[in-house]
Amino acid sequence: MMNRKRFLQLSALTGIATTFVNKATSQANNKVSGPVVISTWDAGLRANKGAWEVLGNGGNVLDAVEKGVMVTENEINCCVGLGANPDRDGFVTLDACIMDHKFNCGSVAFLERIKHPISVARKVMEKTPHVMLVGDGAQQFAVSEGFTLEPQELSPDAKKSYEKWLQNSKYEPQINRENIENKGHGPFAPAQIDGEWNHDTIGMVALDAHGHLGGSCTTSGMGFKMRGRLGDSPIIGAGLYVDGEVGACTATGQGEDVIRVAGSHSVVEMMRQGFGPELACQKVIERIVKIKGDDVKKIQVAFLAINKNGVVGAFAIHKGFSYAIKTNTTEELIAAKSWFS
Ligand code: SD4
Repeated sequence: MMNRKRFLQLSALTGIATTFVNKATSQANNKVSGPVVISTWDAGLRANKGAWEVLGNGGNVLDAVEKGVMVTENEINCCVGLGANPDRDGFVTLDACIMDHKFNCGSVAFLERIKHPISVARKVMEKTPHVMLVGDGAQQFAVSEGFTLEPQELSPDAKKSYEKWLQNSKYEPQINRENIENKGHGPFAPAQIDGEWNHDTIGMVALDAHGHLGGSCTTSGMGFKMRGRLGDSPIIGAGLYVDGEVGACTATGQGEDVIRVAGSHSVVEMMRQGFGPELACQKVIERIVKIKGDDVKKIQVAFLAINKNGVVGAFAIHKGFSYAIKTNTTEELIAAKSWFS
């Protein structure tokens, strides 16, 4: 359980009185009236605030999910954006995608030296006939759209982690989690466990006051990944999917295992079949558990979903996945249910 000091720290961090619950709350199963935004991990509390500046004023969901995750991309000592961990060659490469309720979508991957990949993804969606641009081409497009080419340098935290990693150069994906019950982990040591980045993505899905769904996902990908490696986050249907008639889902964790099951799309299809968001997430996690056999002990995947009525839910393989929710009446960090307890 969280002690009083940690509660106050969180309240200070988020700027308003924030309640914390240990297990998915009743929110998860109840229709929420008005706009709602949910996003992955503790960084989601701050990102939701950014989204709320738009949603709370009756704004458009696409603007909200872009503005929301830009907050995290801006956090230099966080897990996403140019301040995050590099690939194994020492370069930060970024992936992001965005989608609205009418199947409009845009994505960038393997993008370097651009601060806001989510905004480039939106430009790909709005200004090109394409869905996805990668690498140098994505960077050229970004520059042509007026984005600044930032210096290619690591943040102090990322530099430290990379130097430590270089001592062994062992490529071993880690289970993403925030152990909210253990000292030194969780919301009060954002994104870092024992000095290492432990998660590197923010996924956000939202419903606006007009009843429209939208979503965004942005990441530096797995820390110290092979150069050129892409995970699920920029892939429409894997890291993010939105169907305005049904619901929206985003994913975090081991991207390869999200891609394998077209994760976010599969969750939305489960909702189409009538499952509530939490159960839909659970069904797809169960599929991954079955596919992976014993190896499932070594990986984390979590899904976070909302349906068109504003009901939200999440499910993870391992405990330690938390998500942030904001509505007219609530601002919370919720520990999702998981396959392993
Ligand atoms: C990836 N899904 O690149 C991302 C990593 C992640 O928290 O979610 N980390 O595979």
